[in-house]
Amino acid sequence: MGKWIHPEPALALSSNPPEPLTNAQVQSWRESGFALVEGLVPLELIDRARSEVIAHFPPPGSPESERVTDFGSSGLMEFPSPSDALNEITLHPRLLGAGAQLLGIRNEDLRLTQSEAWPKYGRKTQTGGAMDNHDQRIHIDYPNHSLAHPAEWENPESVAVIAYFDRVEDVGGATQVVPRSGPDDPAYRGPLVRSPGIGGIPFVNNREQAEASLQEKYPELANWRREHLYPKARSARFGPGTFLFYRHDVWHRGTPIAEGSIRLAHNVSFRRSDCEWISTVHKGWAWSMYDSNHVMERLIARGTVQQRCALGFPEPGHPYWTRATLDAVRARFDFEEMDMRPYEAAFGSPAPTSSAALDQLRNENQRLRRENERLSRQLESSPKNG
Ligand SMILES: O=C(O)CCC(=O)C(=O)O
Ligand SMILES: [Fe+2]
Repeated sequence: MGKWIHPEPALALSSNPPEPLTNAQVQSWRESGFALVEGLVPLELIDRARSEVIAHFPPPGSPESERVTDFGSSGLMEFPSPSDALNEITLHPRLLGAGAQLLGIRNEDLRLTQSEAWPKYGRKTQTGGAMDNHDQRIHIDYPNHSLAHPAEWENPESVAVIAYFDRVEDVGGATQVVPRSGPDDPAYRGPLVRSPGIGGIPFVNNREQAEASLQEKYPELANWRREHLYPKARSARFGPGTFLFYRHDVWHRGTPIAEGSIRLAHNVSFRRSDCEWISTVHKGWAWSMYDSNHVMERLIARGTVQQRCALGFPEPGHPYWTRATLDAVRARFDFEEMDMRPYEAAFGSPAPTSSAALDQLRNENQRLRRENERLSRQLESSPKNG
């Protein structure tokens, strides 16, 4: 089980600096490819997220849990999720601040591309075959995040994050990473294509099967991985609220969970706004704007400028903002009391808060809401068909 990497504390929560990571953590991520951080967000938030999320998944040891053999939550815990705490972690100013700090960019230039919590079980059976994630082959994550190939090491385009909600001592399943030892590290001399699932090599997730099939078909590649990757892998010692910041061009793998246990992890990714070849891996943040719970509308309306930017919302001063768009966006989100002042201020002309047109829109909006409520009540009290 490789040597352990221990988490280092972020700058104090109480000091609330815009840049929450220490210089050593930033340097570790930039040079070695990872930083294991604790104390980034309040533990109370992690505990809340854990209990909100775990309720949606099969209990460990159950027959259903034996069938969960791969990454993910079938969309259940993707952002925006039914767990408010998970959404809060995703857009936590300290997490966004850390992302921007690692990439060396303004907060406004950070974009969210992934947020999903998922369970991994210590199962009795490994029924996933070649695709089973119990004991993963060492891999890099860029193939299903980037349409291209990561740029040169010194020019990082994205940040990958795994937040843990459990203690590795209780549940096992330490993530292993291969630290980059410097510009001459053979493991990181590109192109990064020596892995199942890349460049025509069949995708296999299970370590034993992946390495055996490489040994058979690409013996040179298998030998290279055995020499330069596996012996260098180190295990992340996590507790609730530990964040592993890594990169989509860093070698890593998931290891087995203790039998009968469940490990909850929250995967988050960010990119630079100018790297459009890095995809949003979910269905897009606007897609849930019609949900009757209004969660996404509320996140936009009540969020900070930084949080909205992370979702791709135009920042104050962006050419998108005109008198017309300012009024129109206000009309859309006024029911959730969106504060348009930062956008108005950057646009420069005073907001027409008392204009007749805006009052009319407000009244119309209010009337439609009342009508909607009345119809919903009527629907609830009417007899249901078969
Ligand atoms: O489970 C883990 O610790 C890592 C998972 C992982 O790397 C992946 O699914 O790509
Ligand atoms: Fe991975």
